[in-house]
Formats: sequence, structure tokens, C-alpha cells
Amino acid sequence: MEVFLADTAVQIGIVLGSASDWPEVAPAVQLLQRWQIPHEVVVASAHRSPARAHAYASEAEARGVQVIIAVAGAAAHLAGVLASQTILPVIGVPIASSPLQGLDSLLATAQMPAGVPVATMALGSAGARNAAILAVQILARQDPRLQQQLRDYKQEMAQGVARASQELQEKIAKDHAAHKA
Ligand code: RP5
Repeated sequence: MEVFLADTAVQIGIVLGSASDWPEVAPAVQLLQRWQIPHEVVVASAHRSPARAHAYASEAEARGVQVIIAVAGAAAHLAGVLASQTILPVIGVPIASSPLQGLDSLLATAQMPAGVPVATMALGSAGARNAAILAVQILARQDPRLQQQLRDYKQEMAQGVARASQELQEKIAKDHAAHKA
């Protein structure tokens, strides 16, 4: 069954279990846009549209996708189901969208049987951002441009921490001076 159009430009395929997962993923996609990494976002549910989920995973490699990110909440079988249909690396992002607040999706994504790995990230938007970064780290092994972008990103983060520390110290000093006056 051919469901997805051939597009060799896409390197990272992001599959959401539901469109309702999108807000958690949007910041990660912004990162990919900023780094100009060809990617796509599709919705395919392991339970509600199993044929579509199977088709995505089994067609992805031939379409040029190199890493799949699977995002799902509740009884989150999506990452595992996709991983069962492809030899591409699959990164799972559990979402806290059910009354169990993510414990269900975290365990369902992480606890794969031996032989079918899913690289499971943290819950929610932090996990989605880390999934994007990990996917780029995988691509970067063959791409010096991406290696440089990842180095710059780490440096930016470190500079952000140093700036925050400076600002906090200034605030504490100001509060202290106001308290003494
Ligand atoms: C999961 O169920 C989805 O990944 C989503 O996190 C959750 C709720 O989906 P909707 O009922 O909002 O479509 O399959």
C-alpha cells in the first residue's frame, strides 16, 4: 500500500498519535526549521489508524527518511509499532495526555521487548526537543554543517546559563541593597 508520497528531501519524519499532541512538538519543529533540516509532520495512530502507521514506517526508508520521531500519549504503542516495521532509528516521545499524566505513555514507549529498540525521551515538550536534537546528532555523523550547528547550540546554551547567573547575582545584590536602605 502506497500512502505517503516519495519525497527524498525529508530526513526526519515526525509521527504524532493525534493532532492534539502538536503543541508539545511545535518548539522541536521550530528548532529543525531554524537548522534547516528537511522534515515532515504526519498524524498516524497505532490504534485508530494501524494500516496508516504501518505504511508510514514501512515506506519511510525508501522515501529517504533517516530518523523517525514518534510522539504519543496514553497507551502509547506508536513508537514500538513503527519500530517493528523499519530498520530506521525510532525515537519515542511520551506525552502526558491521559489521566495517568504520562506514566502510562512513558512505560509503554520505553518498555520495548529485546530486538525492537525505541530511544525513549523525557515526557512532553522537553522530550520532543531532545528527540529533535538526538535525530540531528544522528544525521550529523555524516554532515559537518550539522556538527557545527550542534556545537554552536551547546555554546549558546552555556552562554544562556552564564547570563542567567549574572542576572540573578545582580538581582540578589539589588534586593540586598534595598533591604539595607
Ligand atoms: C494518543 O491519545 C495520542 O497520542 C494523544 O496523546 C492521546 C489523545 O488523543 P486524542 O483523543 O486527543 O486524539 O493516542
